[in-house]
Amino acid sequence: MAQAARALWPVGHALAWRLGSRLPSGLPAQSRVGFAGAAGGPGPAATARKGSPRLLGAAALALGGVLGLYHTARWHLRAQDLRAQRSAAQLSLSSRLQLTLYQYKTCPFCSKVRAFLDFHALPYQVVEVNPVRRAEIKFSSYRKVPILLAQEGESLQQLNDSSVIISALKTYLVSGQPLEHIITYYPPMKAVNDQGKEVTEFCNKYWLMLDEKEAQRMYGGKEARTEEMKWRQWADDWLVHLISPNVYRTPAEALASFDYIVREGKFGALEGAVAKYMGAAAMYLISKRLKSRHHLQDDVREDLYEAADKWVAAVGKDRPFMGGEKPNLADLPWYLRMEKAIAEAPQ
Ligand SMILES: N[C@@H](CCC(=O)N[C@@H](CS)C(=O)NCC(=O)O)C(=O)O
Repeated sequence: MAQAARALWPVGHALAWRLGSRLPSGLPAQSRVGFAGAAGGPGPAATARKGSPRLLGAAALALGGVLGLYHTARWHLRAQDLRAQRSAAQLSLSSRLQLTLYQYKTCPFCSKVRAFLDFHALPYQVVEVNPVRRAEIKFSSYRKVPILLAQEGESLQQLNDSSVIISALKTYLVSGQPLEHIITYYPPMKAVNDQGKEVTEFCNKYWLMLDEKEAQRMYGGKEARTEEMKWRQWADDWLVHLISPNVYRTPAEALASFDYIVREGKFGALEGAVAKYMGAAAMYLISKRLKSRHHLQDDVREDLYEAADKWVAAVGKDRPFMGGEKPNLADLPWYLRMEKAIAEAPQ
């Protein structure tokens, strides 16, 4: 059980920024856009391939035991297949795009996007955003990360929200429709959440805009498509809410989490010191509120283990990924398996 939990989200400490943040003030007219990249530093695929031998990763190797070895052999064979399958059309589409990802390195939503980009071998520049000043995203009225700027010839598109980024880019790679056109299918909408705050959501964000033939080619059937959507949403609506209460569970854990966030993020020296201690104290308290808001158990680890078990059971024993032999868009929470799949993805 605990092993399964460790196979999930890489770190996700930076949820602090999400949960403790202001709401976006509005969205640019063209805004829409978002996989678990290993780290998210300057380099894309290369960074992910380096991997991070963190706590969450190591135990996952034990997950399959003998089965793992068996799958490893199959993965190698399958990777060769995947390379062969990658169409020339997709390669030329991806080479037309110039991508810039605005991110906090430790943000789980940004990690999701990096894993997607890395797996699809889409080259991208990373701009690390200072979480205090956020000057790097001054150009945007959407005030969260990830934000992806996509330049395709003369057209520059801003994509907001990790799930929109992933759905829009996947649609682009599969259908070849212009990105400019695709993003109109994911319009932002304002809503008021349970706490009475105005929030921005994006329509259709788990849905790929494909025609029947494309959908059939990609999923092979309706069930696989629905399953992918369901679990993508589950990761955003449930799994992610387990992170803060778990990583800020005790004062010592909150401090360790913030130490990591500050070390990996972009902070000035003073900012970093203040953020570390103030952030840890604030998030320790906030995480208790989040625990009750999301009706978590007294021991929040139990919820994490249960979520991991649920996911592992949903994938089942007969396939390494929910997508079958290769990952689909719901497979983002895997850590080591995704890292391996990225390393073996066709380049
Ligand atoms: N639904 C969004 C959530 C993005 C989000 O909440 N990002 C956090 C960072 S983890 C953020 O930028 N918060 C605002 C801030 O730091 O001011 C997505 O999937 O991209």
